[in-house]
Amino acid sequence: MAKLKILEFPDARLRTKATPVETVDDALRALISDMFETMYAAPGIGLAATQVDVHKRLLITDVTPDKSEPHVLINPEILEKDGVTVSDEGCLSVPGYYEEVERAEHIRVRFLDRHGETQEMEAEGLLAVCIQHEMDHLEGKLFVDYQSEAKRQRIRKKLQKERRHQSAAVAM
Ligand code: GNR
Ligand code: NI
Repeated sequence: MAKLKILEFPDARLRTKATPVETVDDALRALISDMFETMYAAPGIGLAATQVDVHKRLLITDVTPDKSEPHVLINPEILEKDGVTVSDEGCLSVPGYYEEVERAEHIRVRFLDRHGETQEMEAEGLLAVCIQHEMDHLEGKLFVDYQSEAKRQRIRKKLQKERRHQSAAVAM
């Protein structure tokens, strides 16, 4: 197992549209296991392959506080969406920022599981929000894209400034 590096906004690689997974094999399962290690260490409640610079349609989530409900969704498709919910979202690729985003309240998704079997699942609440957030990553979309251009620029400038200070501190 290995912890992977998470790409951060405004890294252009986060804008890549992921391509479908062709075969669910041991190499993919090794990546999934590294992604769980990375997500739990962060800590976060979801992670898309895009964020670790793998541009395949794969995401994981676990919205429980005790790591008790890990989900792996490969080639996910939304079959149904219902209702509207607004919640504060954060993103491991935009560290330290939380903004309101409007999402469907209830979704039904079809995907392949880690054995390559087709599954369907219903989700609501935080899990539904998280799956929609992760599916956006697979399209190269970030939660800051729902904010105004001015707010996105402000976040980008602050993150770039923090990173400059961090590399200066490491160099000392
Ligand atoms: O850890 C995360 N928390 C979160 C909170 C509200 C809505 C979505 C998320 S996902 C995020 C992890 C992440 O960046 N996944 O892509
Ligand atoms: Ni995210």
